[in-house]
Parts: sequence; structure tokens; C-alpha cells
Amino acid sequence: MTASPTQTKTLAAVLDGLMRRYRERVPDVQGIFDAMLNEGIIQSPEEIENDHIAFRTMGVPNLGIASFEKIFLHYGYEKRDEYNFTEKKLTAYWYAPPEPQFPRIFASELRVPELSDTAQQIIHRYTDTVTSDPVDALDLDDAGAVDQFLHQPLWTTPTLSDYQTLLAESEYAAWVIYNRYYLNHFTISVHNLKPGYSTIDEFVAFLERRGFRLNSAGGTIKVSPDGDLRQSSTVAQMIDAEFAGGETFRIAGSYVEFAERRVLPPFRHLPADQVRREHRREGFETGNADKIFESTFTTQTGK
Ligand code: OOG
Ligand code: NI
Repeated sequence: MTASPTQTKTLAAVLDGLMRRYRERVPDVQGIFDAMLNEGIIQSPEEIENDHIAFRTMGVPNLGIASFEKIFLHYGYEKRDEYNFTEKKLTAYWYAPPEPQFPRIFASELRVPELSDTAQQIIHRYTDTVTSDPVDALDLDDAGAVDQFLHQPLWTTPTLSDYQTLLAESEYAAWVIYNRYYLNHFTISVHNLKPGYSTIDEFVAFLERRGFRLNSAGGTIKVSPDGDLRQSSTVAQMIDAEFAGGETFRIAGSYVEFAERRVLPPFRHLPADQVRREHRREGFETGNADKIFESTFTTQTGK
């Protein structure tokens, strides 16, 4: 499917709104841009290719992927492969963009019915106030309305004690109950950067020299079994969250990811200047993603 010029324009505005708030919330984003500028890897942050962005959702009636995906399907995104994370009780899909200048989308959902009764009760206490699919009530052609929707509370602010009970059982549940649809990460494509920084190993070495904290779950660099999708991420930055009743607590916010997609075997003979997105490894990888989720988990943020 292709998007109309109006849809493309609305999509660009929605993505700009997401990125603006994300940059404010995650100081590492500007920090990494500054380090790349200072190192001469880029002349301007606009040169950076955004491989994908990611969202997390709560799998309950009227919400979850079935609701959330309608926004981006409307702009011409196409739903692709499904991924299952048994231990984390998550389901995810990726979505291909209508045009190659837009990022892919990775959207996941917590399978709430698999949680303990206590955790389910806590989640439903908040989400049951949503009695119809809120995306159905949105004018998806109005970028301002969509931007506001993605950054508005979908349910009341949780109490610290509910947050902590969820955190003990599912770090993902705790993240979503507070952070909702805030952009979880954006992803710098490293394979089109200049020589010396265009492999994940080189780029990670640069980030480590510059003192960025990287997620070490399953090793700093996550490699797909075919060897062609290589990913790393920062450890989520902490935000001072205010809970119901005014209590504050430092919790995990969002993080930054880095991805190298290697050229697929049938195209490896192509001269570098002829390699385009369709010649590289597509999609995602369950084994990599399983560890990248942990970028917001206490096991990483509390290191
Ligand atoms: C998503 C983790 C997975 C990827 O690229 O495989 C992921 C999340 O933390 O919500 O981003
Ligand atoms: Ni990702």
C-alpha cells in the first residue's frame, strides 16, 4: 500500500511530535548526537537514518496492539511478522513504512491474562476506565489530535504501591502503566555511517569511549542467528516520576538503540553506492528483542 501525500505529511508531523518529546525526556539522544557531531561522524542530526521506533501497549480490551496499530495502518504502514516472548508474556509485530524515509515500527503488547490475579486486578483498575477503543474516536488525519493522544494519560496516574507491585512481577507492565505510549526508543542505523563507524562493533566502541552506558543483557551486541541483524542499546534513562498522591520515585524512561543490517548474500557483490534498504536484512529477531526489552529493566538500570 502507498500513502497519499496528505497521509505522508500527517505521518511526518506525528513522528516529529514523538521525536521532540523523546529528545526532551532522554538526554542520551542529544548526548549521542553531540558526540557524533564532535567526532565528525555526521554534520547534522538530520543525516541520521532512523531504523525503527518502538511502542509498548497493555493487552486489554479497547487497548493493546489491535487499537494502537490503527493509527499507523492509517498512514500506510503494513503489518509484518509476529514475535512471541514466552517468559515476558509479550506479543509483538513489526510494521513496514509506506515510504523508505520513514522508520519501521515495532509494537509490543503485554498478555495481561497470563499475569497473576493481583497484577491483573491492578492493571484493570486503571484500564477499565477505557470503555471503547479511543483510536476509533480520533481523527487520524489531524496530526495535532494524534500527537495529543499519544502523549495524554489514557488512565489515571498509578499509585507508587501499584507500580511497585507490578514491577516485582512484570517490569514491562510497570513501564506501561506509567509511561503509556511515550516513544520507547528510536534506533540509529549504523550501516550507512562513514567507514570506521558503520559496523555495530565500531559504533559500540565509539559509544563506550564516550562513556554511554549500554545494555549488557545477553552481551552488549545482540546478533541474529543468520548474523545479519546486529543490535545494541543504551540503558534506559531514569525519570523522576510523580505518582498519585504526590509521591515521587525514579523509574525507567526510554532508551536509544543502534542497528546494523547487513547486505543479504545475493546482493553482496553490489557496489556500496548501489545498496538500498531492500538489499539488507529486514525485520526483527526474537532472541535480540528479548534482551533489548531489558534496557528498561531494573537488572540494567540498577547496574
Ligand atoms: C522493544 C524491544 C525490542 C528490537 O528492536 O528488537 C526491540 C521494547 O523495549 O519495547 O526494540
Ligand atoms: Ni528496537
